Amino acid sequence: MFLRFDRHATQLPPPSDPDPQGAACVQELLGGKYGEMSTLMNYTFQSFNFRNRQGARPFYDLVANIAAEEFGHIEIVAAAINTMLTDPAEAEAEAPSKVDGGSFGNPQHFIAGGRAALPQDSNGNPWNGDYVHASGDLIEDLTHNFFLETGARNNKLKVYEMVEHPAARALTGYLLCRGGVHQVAYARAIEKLTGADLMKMFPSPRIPTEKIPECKPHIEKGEHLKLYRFSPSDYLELGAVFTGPHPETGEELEVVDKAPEGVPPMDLPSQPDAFAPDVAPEEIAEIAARLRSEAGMSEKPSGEVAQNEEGVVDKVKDALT
Ligand code: MN3
Repeated sequence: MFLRFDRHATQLPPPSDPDPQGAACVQELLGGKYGEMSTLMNYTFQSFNFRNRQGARPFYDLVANIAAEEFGHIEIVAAAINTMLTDPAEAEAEAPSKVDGGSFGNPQHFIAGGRAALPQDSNGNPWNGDYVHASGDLIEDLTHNFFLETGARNNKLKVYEMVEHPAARALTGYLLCRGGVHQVAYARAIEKLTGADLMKMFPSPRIPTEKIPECKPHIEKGEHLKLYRFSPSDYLELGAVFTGPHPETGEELEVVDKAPEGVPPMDLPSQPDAFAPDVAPEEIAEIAARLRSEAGMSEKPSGEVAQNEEGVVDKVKDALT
């Protein structure tokens, strides 16, 4: 079972100039063969199908626990795409304005999604269950996972090169760092099972992550070394596998015995031209406030978001610096 926290894995910048062409490229990191839907579903099915997990507990814990982090990666890729598709001017517009259909790299972002992410790749093809490799053979699956993380890093760097929007850059900087941890984790697991020295394969692909400005803040916080435990009481044997030096920096790998704190999500503004969440969002807000009152709740919404009550993203500035 998943326990869900309404937090984002990392802070993304607020919406600025929309970049629908760039958003279509970023879709590869969501629903592409090497995207986050693939990492999530590969590790999820491998953990569902894992036999004799008591006999192989550290390896089961590793795969099942990394699957949980991947859910948050899907969430943050979707958030980046949604940010890039948000038009701050449209949020302020009195009436829906004419939409430039030609600006959309994927017209379904507007038509099907309401200016939002879709479970598709950068060509608009739906994510495919054939991307899941869960053979039941532990060494085979771990080797596949190492390769999958390698391909994922390759695609992230290419999307970084293709898209300059600040949300895409912040996203890829973060995911390159975290995907690197998962790549090291699977390499370590294969080494401990077979004795093969995969440390010589790093970095793979040959990406000098420390030279990418958007990776730097995460590396400075040691995020390239930490494997978080995404459960209050389970997956206790990660530390039996995730040990030793980081293959690129030589620093000691570290299991953090709790979930990461995360940050409050950005509350992206309504986009009335795409009826998201409605052509008259203030009417829905009125209904919501009335329902809260009738239920004995505060008239004000309870959730925590990145913006304060005036809509100012003051918390974000702190988190981004
Ligand atoms: Mn990932």
